[in-house]
This record gives sequence, C-alpha cells and structure tokens, in this order.
Amino acid sequence: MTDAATTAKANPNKFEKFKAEKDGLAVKAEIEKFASLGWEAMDETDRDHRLKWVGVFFRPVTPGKFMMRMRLPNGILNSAQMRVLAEVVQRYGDDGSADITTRQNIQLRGIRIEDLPDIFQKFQVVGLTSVQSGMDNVRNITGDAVAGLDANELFDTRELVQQIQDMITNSGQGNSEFSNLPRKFNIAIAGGRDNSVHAEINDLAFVPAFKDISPESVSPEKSEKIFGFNVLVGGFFSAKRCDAAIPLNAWVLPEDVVAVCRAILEVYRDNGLRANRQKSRLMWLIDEWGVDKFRQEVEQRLGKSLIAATEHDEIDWEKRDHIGVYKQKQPGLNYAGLHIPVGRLNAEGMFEIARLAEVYGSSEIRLTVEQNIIIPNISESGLASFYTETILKEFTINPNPLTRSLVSCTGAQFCNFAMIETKERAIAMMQALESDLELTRPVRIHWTGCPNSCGQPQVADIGLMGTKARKNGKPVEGVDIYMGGKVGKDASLGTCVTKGIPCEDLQPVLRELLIEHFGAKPKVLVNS
Ligand code: SRM
Ligand code: SF4
Repeated sequence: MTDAATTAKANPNKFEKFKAEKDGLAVKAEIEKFASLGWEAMDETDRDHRLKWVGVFFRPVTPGKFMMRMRLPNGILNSAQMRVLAEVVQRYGDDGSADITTRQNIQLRGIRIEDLPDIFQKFQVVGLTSVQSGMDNVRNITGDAVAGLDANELFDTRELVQQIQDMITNSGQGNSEFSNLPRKFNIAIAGGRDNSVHAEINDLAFVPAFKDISPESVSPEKSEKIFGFNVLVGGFFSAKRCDAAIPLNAWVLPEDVVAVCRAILEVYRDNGLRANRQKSRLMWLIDEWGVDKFRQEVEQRLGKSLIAATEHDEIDWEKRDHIGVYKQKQPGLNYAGLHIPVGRLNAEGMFEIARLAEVYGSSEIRLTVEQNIIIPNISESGLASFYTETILKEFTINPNPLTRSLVSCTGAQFCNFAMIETKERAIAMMQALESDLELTRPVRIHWTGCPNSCGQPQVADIGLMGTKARKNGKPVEGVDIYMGGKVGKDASLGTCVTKGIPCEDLQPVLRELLIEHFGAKPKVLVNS
C-alpha cells in the first residue's frame, strides 16, 4: 500500500466508508426487497449509491424515475436484446427513453424500482447485464465499432473485449474482486488504424503495434512481425484535471491482454489513492509512484516481465465516423451507419432499429462512441429496399455536416451535475447554423453539461462545456469553449480558448469560429 492509501484507510471519505460497511454488489440480492419497499422507503445509501453497482441510478432531477446503464461490450447487441430494452422504456410512456452513450453503451430512462425484478429477469433471458456499470467499477469496455467487418482492420476486438468484461464481472453475474476500486476505470481496445475508441482518454488502452521478433533460433533476415498492442495508461477527464494516457512502455500479445488488465486493476485496487475522490483516478497513482514503479508492480502481479513497447503504433488514419453505407470485408455485404441525433432514442425508434437489423442484416446492432448506430451484414441486393425505409428520414445515413458529428452528454434534463441543458439546445443550434452556413466538411462539435466532461469536449474540433456565465450582471447558462481536439492519428486533447459565453449569445460566436477556422461560408440568399 502507498502512504496515502494507508492514510485513507485510517480516515475514509464518505464513499469509502459506505463501501466498507457494505459492498455495492450486495444490493443484487436485495432487488425484490427494494421493489416491494418502494424508492421512498429505501435506505438512502442503497438507493442513491449502491444501486449503481447493478447499473441503476437514482436521478435527483426526476425522483422515483431511475436511469439504468447497461454493459454492451464493444458496443454490440442483437435485435432481441434491443427489443427487450425497447419494451422496458415503452412501459413508461413519455417518461421512457434511451440514450446511446459516449462509451458505445445504452442508458434507459423512466425506470420504476418496483419493476426491477421483472426487468432483470428479462435481461437474463436475452443475455443482457447492467452489472458494475456505475460508481467505483470498470465502465463499458469499448472496442472497434467495425471489428470483424473492416477489410483494413488489424485485430478483431470483439472477443477480447468480451473476455475482459467476463473477467471483471464474473460473466455478468457480478465480481466482488473488482467491485471496490478507488474510483471509476475506463478500458478501450483499438483494433483498426483510426483509433475509433479514443484510446488516449482511457485509464487503460491497447493500441495495435507490430513488433519485430528475431528469436535466437532464427537469423535476423528471418525476423517476423508479430501483432500485439502497445499499452497506454492513466488517461482521464475530471472536473479537476484532464490528461491523455501515457505509454506504459509495454507491448503485449492479444492472448496476454486479459491478464494484463487483471494485473493493472489489482495494482490500482490495492494501491490507488482513496482519501480524496478528486485525486483517485489511476493517473494520480502513476504520478505518485512514477510510471517505472507502476510498471514493476504490474509485472509483479502478472508474474512475468513485460516486453518493451514498440516505437511506433499502427494508428495512422484519420478517425472515421462510419455514417453512411460501406462495403464489408465479407464479399457482397455492407454495413450502414445511421445517425441518431445526440444518441436519443424512444421505444418506437428502438423497435424500428431492431426490425431493420433483422430484415436487412443478421440481427446485429452496433453502437459508436459518437452515439450512433451501425447495422452490419446488409446484402448488396437488400440495399435498394433498405434505402426506402421511412425511419432513415429520422436516423439518416446522410446527415448535414454539423449534426453529423454532434455529440452531447445528458445535461440538465436528467443529470443533477449539469449547469446547462445540452441535447435539445445542441440540435437546435446546429440546425440554425446549417441553414445559415455552407460547410464543406463535418466539424466535430461536442457538448458537455459540466466540467465532468462526459461529452468529451476535449476531443472535439469545438468543445462546449456548461458553466455559469453572467449577462447584464445576472447569472445565466453559459459555456467555456474548447478547441483543437485531434482524434485518430496523433490524437491530442483540445484546450479551453474562451470562457463564460452566455448560451443565448453562443450561436454567432460559433458562426464566426466555423467561418474563421473551418472554411464555412455564409449562404447566399436568392430572392424569388
Ligand atoms: Fe460520465 C458522472 C453520464 C461518459 C466522466 N456521467 C456521470 C453521471 C453518472 C453523473 C450522475 O450521477 O448524474 C452521469 C449520468 C447522467 C445521466 O443521467 O445520464 C454521466 N457519462 C455519462 C454518459 C451517459 C454521457 C453521455 O451522454 O454519453 C456517458 C456514459 C458512459 C457509459 O456508458 O458508461 C458518460 N463520463 C463519461 C466520459 C467519457 C468516456 O468515458 O469516454 C467521461 C470522461 C472520461 C473519464 O471518465 O475519464 C465521464 N462522468 C464523468 C465524471 C468525472 C470523473 C472523474 O474522475 O472525476 C463523472 C463524475 C464522477 O464520477 O464523480 C461522471
Ligand atoms: Fe452530467 Fe456533467 Fe456528465 Fe453531462 S458532463 S452527463 S452534465 S455529469
């Protein structure tokens, strides 16, 4: 244990205290009891915090109507699973909706506590789990959105992501080995050349890298290029600090990835700083120890030496957004990327997506970290009829350039941390700008309701972070503007360029930025 970890044990904060009193996962056995008690009579710590260990979030903004966060490894589900999710939100009428998240995942809204036993039973039947998706657990594990479809991929991430999730969650049943981390923990695996997962903003990320191996028995001319991953650690965003992940100086074979994840999680669990929750993410431990000591500790847990990283990784493409129809590596098959405005779905839309995947594809549905959907395995002959589907008017394969790349966190509608409303405002502003400006290329605009940065403003061309601003001496909703986020090859984080713009004054400011930095031109209005 670190000195800080020992101090934390002696003076635990409120979160460490309640975790020590009762492990979050214990609520799994109490769901029937909570359902009959009702949310108002429940123990507050169970309701507001421990339920997150089974993915159920109390929403102070809509008390009694809970949010449920799933786990969808690599962002993949099937039509039957999507229908179950749609049925869950359908029963709540106007209160029921769903969001695709920035971690290739789905959150459901409007959930009533009395329905949880039935919902969990339905999940079990179709192989869905929401376990350990909130609080001090590993979040949904992201992988390449077109894994197994992309002719240029280097590694199909699907199985590995599933194996890591199974290790961490005991195959979705819950695993108390990893249910009390010092803080949340994000893992991503990139399998293609475009870093589709934003590896740099994860606590632990694996990026493709070939290593020249010249075994002693083989002469140098016969050296082979072996596929593996360079390991990055410590990337995270928080209100206090944002950092891109740094190299661990380790290269691992695919078959060692699960063991390396386990070793790193064990080191973090047992040594991570727990006294101050603002300083508990993995990077703070790496700061305290230095990356060399952290690496040694990982080796010790792993029981073997790590191989040094390669100098270069294989991330050498611009990031793709997958919106549109693209050929798969399987001859005669295509995948279609549908744009879901700010990731918001209702039951009807979810049923429609399930139907499209079944009728035209192989029942498979994928999610992207840009909060959109991919339907794979559409045959050449099915495309013509696919294009005529009415739902494609709403979830288009050819959106306008600003809405196309728009990402937004939940914001004030459901999130009590929010300083501004995000999703509706974001869509309205993009549409207004699109009607006013001619854009020759997509511009990635990310909205986030507060400095927690769930909407990842630091990876955007233009990032907008909710804040308090002042206008005419009065407090109003406002944003800090970030610029310069670079994704894909040579990814780097954007920085804050302007603070405290009132939301009501934002549109002309964005207009100027789009003209000045992104080649937008005012539309010429023709008089009739
Ligand atoms: Fe987040 C907390 C929503 C991705 C950083 N995040 C929250 C809570 C749970 C706060 C709350 O209780 O209300 C939000 C739930 C609101 C709601 O009702 O939806 C919330 N975060 C989201 C989602 C849904 C945003 C979205 O619209 O897509 C994303 C869910 C991902 C998932 O499926 O698991 C989401 N959150 C992120 C990301 C982006 C990422 O992972 O790439 C980040 C920044 C990256 C990171 O974590 O390093 C992020 N969320 C946070 C933080 C700041 C963490 C910190 O170390 O301080 C908080 C606050 C906290 O944990 O104390 C937070
Ligand atoms: Fe809520 Fe803030 Fe995260 Fe948006 S960024 S979902 S407002 S915590």
